[in-house]
Amino acid sequence: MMRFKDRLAEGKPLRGLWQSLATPYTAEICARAGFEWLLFDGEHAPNTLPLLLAQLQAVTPFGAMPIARTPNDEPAIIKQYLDIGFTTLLVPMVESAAQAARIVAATRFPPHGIRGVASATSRASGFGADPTYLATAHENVTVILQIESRAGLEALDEIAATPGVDALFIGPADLAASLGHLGNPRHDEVQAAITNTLMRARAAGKPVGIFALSPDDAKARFIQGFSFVSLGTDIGLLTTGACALLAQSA
Ligand code: 3PY
Ligand code: MG
Repeated sequence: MMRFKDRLAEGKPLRGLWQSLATPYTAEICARAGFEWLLFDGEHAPNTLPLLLAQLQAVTPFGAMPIARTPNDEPAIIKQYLDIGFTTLLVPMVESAAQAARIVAATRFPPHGIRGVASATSRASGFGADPTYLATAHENVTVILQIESRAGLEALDEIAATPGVDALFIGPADLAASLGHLGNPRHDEVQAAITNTLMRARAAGKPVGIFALSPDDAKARFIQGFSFVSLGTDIGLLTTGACALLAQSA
């Protein structure tokens, strides 16, 4: 099984695309384009579990690693995302080591954690076809936690040191809001906090991802040392393409 944490360990820049349209058709088109990862957003896109499952199934034949962002850190939701077959989760709004440890525990069956057990009825186990599933599932999960608030910045070192946390991800929009610069992620204070987060996470040996604000910003983020960068969004591509096409006919 391809594990996102192994891709991160290879150290090559991993280019991603945010999926907010919540449709398998467009997810498949984006997967065919050759991105290294795609993020299916359960926090801010109109996604339901069946929609997330359909998108996951649509992209599986291609090389893009599917990552799902949960709406929050609830173990019941984390369990459902894992049961339908996502193995890489991005959890938003993480602000303490205790919260990080609870999230990690929610991704693992006992004795490693508190994840509720389904095997023959879960897609993740091949509907029971994989006899090793219960014993090995925790090894295949990649846990990425989002740092996107003042509290998250303060607890960053402890969050990064929490066992089972594989990578961190910076949310510039929420970080800007939390630092008093709502809608202005390019503000110097936000940029300084992003650089500081990158340095501290890397010192702790954790790869860091970020949502880039433009293609140039994405290039700069890779040069700066980010391991995985979202280059844009499906909505942005459609909007840009639609407006450009119409403008050409004017
Ligand atoms: C944010 O910017 O706050 C996000 O969560 C996504 O990048
Ligand atoms: Mg956010």
